[in-house]
Amino acid sequence: MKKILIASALTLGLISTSALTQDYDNKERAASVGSPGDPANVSRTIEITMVENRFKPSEIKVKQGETVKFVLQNAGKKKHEIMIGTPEEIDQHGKMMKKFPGKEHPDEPNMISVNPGKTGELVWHFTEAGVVDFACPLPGHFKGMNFKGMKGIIEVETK
Ligand SMILES: [Cu+2]
Repeated sequence: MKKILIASALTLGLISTSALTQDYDNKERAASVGSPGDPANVSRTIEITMVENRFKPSEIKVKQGETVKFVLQNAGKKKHEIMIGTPEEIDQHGKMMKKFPGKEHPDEPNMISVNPGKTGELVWHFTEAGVVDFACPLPGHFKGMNFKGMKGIIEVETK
């Protein structure tokens, strides 16, 4: 009896994990991740807390056309970053960071670094409906384009 219970618990665990991944994979990506936002046009501020190695929240909903100011609070003990981009862009940048760990990356409008105890801001304009990805590209923080590690999604809803 005990064995059966353990076996079914394991099965349930596996089912829920793969269901989550599948649901995430099936969500349609936005035709464009958007563009840098004008701080003068911010329609909403969303606060995100960074810890090791997670964003809270990791699922965010916005509306198409919105300019959002993300306020990133690093409540962890390590430096963290946020990068908005396509899964391919994030993956590529992550690989580059791994290859050149000490390299300070150029001032890109789609990413910021936040030191422990500090707060950073990133303003982004969401132009297309669909899922837009974000992650912390630092080595070891983000583990592929699923919900493991420092990764999240922004669901941009049609106007
Ligand atoms: Cu991080």
